[in-house]
Amino acid sequence: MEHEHLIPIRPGFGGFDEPYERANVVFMGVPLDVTSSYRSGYRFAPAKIREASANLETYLTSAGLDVFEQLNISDVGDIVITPTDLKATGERITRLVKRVSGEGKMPILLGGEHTLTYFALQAFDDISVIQLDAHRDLRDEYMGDKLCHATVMRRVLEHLPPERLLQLGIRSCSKEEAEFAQETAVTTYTSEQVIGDVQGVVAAVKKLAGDSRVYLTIDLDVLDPAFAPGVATPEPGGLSTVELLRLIRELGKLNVEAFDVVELVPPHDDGTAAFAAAKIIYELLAAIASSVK
Ligand SMILES: [Mn+2]
Repeated sequence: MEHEHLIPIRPGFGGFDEPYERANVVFMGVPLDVTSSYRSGYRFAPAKIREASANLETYLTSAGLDVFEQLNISDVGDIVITPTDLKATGERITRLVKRVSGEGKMPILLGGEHTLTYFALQAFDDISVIQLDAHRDLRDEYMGDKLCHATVMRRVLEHLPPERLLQLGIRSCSKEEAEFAQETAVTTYTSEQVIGDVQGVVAAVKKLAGDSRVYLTIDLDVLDPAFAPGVATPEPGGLSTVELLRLIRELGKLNVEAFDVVELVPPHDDGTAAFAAAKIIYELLAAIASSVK
């Protein structure tokens, strides 16, 4: 019915919104904003990433394709967060990711604080995790907290063999985390290793991940603060946007099952980090679309 098009709708990622039933890629916002130890304001991040995404081209010169022609993209909006009940909120995240993935669609989570990755991963068995991050997030607890942005990957490792976790872009951790990573043989590439040899790192990652299903978690602080100032815990010495895009294009050729983009804090951002987030997502979608073509 014609008049239905006149009903105003909240624009999804890219300003486009394919009906969920026809979608093969499904965005969901996760405005989780409860455990920050420093800057907060993650709750505004999904909206800011969507806003930036509507102001970037959907045709990617790197891939020579328009992602909206190649993929049916839907955006189901934001998951309801109960700030005083992380468990209930987490169960909601897991349930939605599981449902979307179970229906053969790729879930994409717009964070939100990094803690959401733990809940998203509960939806998958038999998956490898590639974490792009300045920080290891491998503390056993932080300020008495067992599940927060600083411990999230340690909790993930309670359900995932350590050889299934690859950390890329690392340049900050505690002594305890460094020792834990070494003992458990978590594969690590520092930001300097990635910057120095993107192709070499990609080859090693491909060898490790093989054909296995991959969950990609992209903490925007993997970027240098010059390129992404609006993150919760900025860490100098990171990748430039171009270096990250080169890496992303290669990782998109893996068997990516789902991914998240986390840690944007809009009150501290002038739009730079939000636009970087949207661009990263477009490039990743283009790489994924090219590899299934
Ligand atoms: Mn981080």
